[in-house]
Amino acid sequence: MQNKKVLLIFPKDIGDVISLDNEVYCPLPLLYLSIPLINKKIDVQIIDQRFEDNAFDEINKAINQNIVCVGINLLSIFQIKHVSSLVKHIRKNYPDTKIVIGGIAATLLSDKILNGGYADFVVSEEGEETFSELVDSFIKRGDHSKIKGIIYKEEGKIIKTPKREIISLDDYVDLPYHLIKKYEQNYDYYYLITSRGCNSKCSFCFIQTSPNCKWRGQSPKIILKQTIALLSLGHKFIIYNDDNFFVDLSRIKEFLSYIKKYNLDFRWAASARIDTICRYSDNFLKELNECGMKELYFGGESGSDRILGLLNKKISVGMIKKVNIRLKSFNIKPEYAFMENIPTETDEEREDTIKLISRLKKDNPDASIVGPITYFPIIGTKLYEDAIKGGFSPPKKFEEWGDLPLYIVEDFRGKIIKK
Ligand code: B12
Ligand code: SF4
Repeated sequence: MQNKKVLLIFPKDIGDVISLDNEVYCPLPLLYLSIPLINKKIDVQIIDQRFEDNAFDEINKAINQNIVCVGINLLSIFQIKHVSSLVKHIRKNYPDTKIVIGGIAATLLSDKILNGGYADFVVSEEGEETFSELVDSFIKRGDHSKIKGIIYKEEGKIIKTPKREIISLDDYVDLPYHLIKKYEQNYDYYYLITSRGCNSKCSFCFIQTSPNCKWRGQSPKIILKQTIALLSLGHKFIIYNDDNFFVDLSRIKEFLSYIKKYNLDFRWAASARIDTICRYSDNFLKELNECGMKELYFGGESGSDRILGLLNKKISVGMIKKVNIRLKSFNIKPEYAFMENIPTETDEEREDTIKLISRLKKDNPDASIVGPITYFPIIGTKLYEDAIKGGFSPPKKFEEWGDLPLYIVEDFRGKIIKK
C-alpha cells in the first residue's frame, strides 16, 4: 500500500514587498510542519509557488488518490491574493480535498478565512502537533473536535477548540531540507528560528496577541546541531531570525563556546533589541564578531521619542545612535527597520525618522535601513485599537485584507520600490 500524502504550499506574496532587497528566504514554517508527518511515514510534498511558473499545474500533478489534505501557509497579508486563487483552484478541481491554512496571519484572520470558505480548518499558532493530529483525524476519519488549536465551521458556527500548549522546541530538530531541494538555487537565505516568542510588550507587535508568545529557546546543543546541518549543506551565512535571539545570555555564551570548540567557520546574523546590545560590554561584542556574527537586525521603528514611547519600545533615539556608532567599531553591520504613519504620528515626527535615518547612515555608512514601511495594524494589539480611533477601518472580508492600499515602501538607498 502506498503512503498517505500531504501537500504543503508556500504561496507567493505581492512580489516586490517581500523585502527591500528582494531577498528570498526558504519556507521554514513548512519544514517544521513536515517533521512529525515524516516521522509517521506520511509523504510530504512542498510546492513553493514563488518559483513555479504555473503552480496550478504542479498542484494537479501532486494531488492523487493518496492525498490527505493540502496545507497552505499564510505568514502575512501580502500573500492573501495568491492564497485565494490557490484555494479557488483546489476547490474547483478537487472539491473533496480538505484545505488547512496556518501561519501568523491565518491565526489572526481565522474567522474571515472560514467565513469566506477559504479553508476547512485553520490551525491557530504553532502547527507541528496540531496539524499532525488533524492529519491523523483525516486519515482515520475520526473526530477532530478534541484536537486543541484548531478553528473550523460547523452548522454555520465558528468553533475554536482550546488553545494548544506550547511545544518543546528541542523536540523538532531535523529539518527535512530534501523537501525543498528543487528550489534550493532560488533561496538567498537559509534561516533558523532558535527561540519563539518575546518577553517585550511592544504595542504594535503580534507577540501581544497570544499568551503563548512568552519567550522560550532551544538549548545551545540543538542550535549547534541545526547550524551544523546547514553548514554541511554548504551554507556559510546563517540568519538566526528569532523574534529576539539574545534573551538568554547564558544560552548565547554556551553557543559561542561551541562555535570556538568545533572551529565552525561561518558568518551569521541575528535579530536583537537595541537595549540588549546597549548592555553588552565591548569584550562581548568583540567575541560575538570573532565567532562570526557580522550583522544585527533591529527594530528602530521611529526617530521620535514620543512615538517610541507609544510603541512601548523601551528604547530612545539616543540609544539607537549610540549602538550604531559602537557597532561600527566592531565591524558588525546593523540593519534597522523603521515604520511611518503610526497612529497619532505628526509630520514633524515622521520627519524626525527621516533625519535619524540620514544620521545613522552618516555615522555608519555600513548600516542598512528597511523602510520606513507604512505601519500595518495587527488585530489584537494595543496599537490596533489606536489605529481604529485614528480612522483605520478594518476590512470585513478576507480578500479585502489583501487589498489594503497601504504600502508605500521607500528604499533609502535611492528608489521607490512600490507605490
Ligand atoms: C523570517 C521572516 C520573514 C522573511 C520571510 C520568510 C519566508 N520564508 O519567506 C522575510 C524577511 C522575507 C519577511 C518578510 C516579511 N515579513 Co516577516 N517574518 C519573519 C519571521 C521573523 C519568522 C517567520 C518564521 O519562519 N517563523 C518560524 C516558524 C516556525 O513559525 P511560523 O511562521 O509562525 O509557523 C508556525 C505556525 O504559524 C504554523 N504554520 C505556519 N504555516 C502553516 C501552514 C499550515 C498548513 C499549518 C497547519 C500551520 C502553519 O506552524 C508553524 C510551525 O509551528 C516572523 C516573526 C515570527 N516570529 O514568526 C516575521 C513576520 C511573520 N513577518 C511579518 C511581516 C509584517 C513581514 C513583511 C510584511 C514585512 C514587510 N513589510 O516587508 C514581509 C512580508 C513577506 C511575505 N512573504 O508576505 C510579520 C507578520 C505580521 C502579520 N500580522 O501578518 C511577522 C509576524 C513579524 C512581526 N513581528 O510583526 N519575513
Ligand atoms: S522586541 Fe520585537 S518581537 Fe519583541 S515584542 Fe517588540 S517588536 Fe515584538
